[in-house]
Amino acid sequence: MKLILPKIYPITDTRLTKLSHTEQVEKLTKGGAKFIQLREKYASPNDFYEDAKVAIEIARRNSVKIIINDRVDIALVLKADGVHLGQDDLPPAKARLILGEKAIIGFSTHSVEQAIEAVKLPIDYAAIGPVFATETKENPDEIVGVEGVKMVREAIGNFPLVAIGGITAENFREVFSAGADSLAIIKSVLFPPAKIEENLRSFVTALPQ
Ligand code: 3NM
Repeated sequence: MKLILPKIYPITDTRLTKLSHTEQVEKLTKGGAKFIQLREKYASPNDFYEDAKVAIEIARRNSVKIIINDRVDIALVLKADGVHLGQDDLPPAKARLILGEKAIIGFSTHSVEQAIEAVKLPIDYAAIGPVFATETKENPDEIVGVEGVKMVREAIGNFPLVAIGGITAENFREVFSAGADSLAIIKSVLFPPAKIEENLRSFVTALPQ
């Protein structure tokens, strides 16, 4: 069944916010998020597991879906709603074998060619990025621009598409116009951390209806 993505898809970042994933999920939930990715590039698997466990409990109580970045093992053991995989992670088909039919599997792409290959895989959405320059990801791929999002949309038909990288309250409308179903955002939602709810609400209230 085709995944209907919420328009704004926040991703957690503990380095940027100095907040645990649990604290970020609490704030994002209060701000109206319905679909959140927990992304952890530095903590030990044990620390991430413990934090994600509580974050998922809170999310579940609020009917918020949680997608785990990279770690299929942690997603499985915590019964997360799904995983988000990069080009160098476990192949999506293998994650599908492990997590089963109901899991949501997202997959990062960084070019039209990768997006065309991605939609042949057993995934629920493809992500394309970075759309704009990003300060959040280490070693980002080349910027694809709004034009890149448009080209991917034309190439993949109505397959669920997330755009990511450098998306802000100033530029997000043009990314939707280029054909993205959903925008995955770190910095402009999470920073400054004291304004997470406010930041998120300002996106949600400004959304095209
Ligand atoms: N992945 P911000 S860009 C996690 O291109 C991530 O696949 C990207 O953070 C990709 O909204 C990116 O702060 C960083 O730019 C997104």
